[in-house]
Amino acid sequence: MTGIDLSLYLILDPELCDAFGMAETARAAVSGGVTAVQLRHKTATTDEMVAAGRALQPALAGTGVPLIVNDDVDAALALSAEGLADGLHVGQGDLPPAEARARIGTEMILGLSVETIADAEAVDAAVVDYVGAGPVLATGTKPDHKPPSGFDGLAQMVAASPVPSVAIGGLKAHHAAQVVAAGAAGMAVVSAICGSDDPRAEARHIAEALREARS
Ligand code: TZP
Ligand code: MG
Repeated sequence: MTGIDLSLYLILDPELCDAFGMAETARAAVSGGVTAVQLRHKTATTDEMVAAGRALQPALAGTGVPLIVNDDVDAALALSAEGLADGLHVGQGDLPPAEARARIGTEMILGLSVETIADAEAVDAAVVDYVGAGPVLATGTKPDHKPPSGFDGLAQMVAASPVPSVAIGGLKAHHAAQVVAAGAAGMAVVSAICGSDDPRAEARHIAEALREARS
């Protein structure tokens, strides 16, 4: 398994990235300091996921920023075979992590969403590389999400998880200090960057806030 810099983790959603498109949003955000990118397209077919992943290549090639594919193990494997994806992220209702790990092998990154302390305690560090913990705050980006954990709940999930955690859900630059104080390795955002009219500047702003919070 591979290490991943979770500091500023951008999740690309095609609808929320509508203004500039996913590839341009990713390019701008990476130049602003995003350290990991996830492709999340809940209604796409595997072929559509693979096409979307290929379209991100110009934005990510040579940057060292990994591409993580949400939920679709076949798309993750197809893109990995082309050198275009580095990992897979699964939710609690998706392919169980052990099965996902068996499918993707030992080299690819595997992320898992955790929504409760019990979820975090159940994580097997031999299988999962990182967790996405949340939603920390209520968010319109994920309909029907579980009750938000708040920052105290986040700290409890972080403490319970045997692997590094990236905080997710309703997070903006001004939450950086609370995310860092909770012990999270980083912040994952969709709308803060995808919904910004200047994704590069917004990524910069969040990355700086996180750096400041850590210093
Ligand atoms: N999982 C938990 S909350 C969430 C996901 C995918 C959406 C986060 O989006 P935003 O716009 O950063 O609140
Ligand atoms: Mg899922």
